[in-house]
Amino acid sequence: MERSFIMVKPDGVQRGLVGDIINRFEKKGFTLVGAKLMQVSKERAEKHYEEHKERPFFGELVSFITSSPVFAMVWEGEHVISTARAMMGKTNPIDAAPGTIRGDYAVSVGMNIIHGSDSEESAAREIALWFSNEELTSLDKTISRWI
Ligand code: RTP
Ligand code: MG
Repeated sequence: MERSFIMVKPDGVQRGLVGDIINRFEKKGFTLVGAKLMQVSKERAEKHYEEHKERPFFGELVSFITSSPVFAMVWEGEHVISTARAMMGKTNPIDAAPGTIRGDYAVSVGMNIIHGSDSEESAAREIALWFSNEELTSLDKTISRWI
């Protein structure tokens, strides 16, 4: 069973979109195994986005993610990594299809509401960076047999 790290960014939290985003993932059939509202340190933000450290927008990205609280989550389910990316929509909300989270709620590439792991490797790395083992539960839901 796959797990993905999903984070509502500061713009999504301030705009009151956490509930809607949780709702979409729950209704899709994924299982929430960890969640917390938190202020992000500069160190954690830089580690999280280290693949982009040479990019011109890196400083802006780190200062945005650390500007106000984020809602960090781990979701579990079959193919959750790629499916979450599809539910989020393209990175630039202008290209994100209506019906996706970014397509429905965002207009700016810098403030695009949500982050989701882009591969099994990044999911493992990000989950370890953001959550301790004690913060993650293991649910055995009967309903998962019907999804
Ligand atoms: P994320 O990591 O936040 O889930 O987004 P992503 O995979 O869809 O996109 P990625 O290429 O990893 O870029 C990370 C974040 O950097 C910002 N960005 N700004 N100004 C720009 O051209 C630019 N390009 C990317 C976005 O906020 C993007 O989510
Ligand atoms: Mg990314």
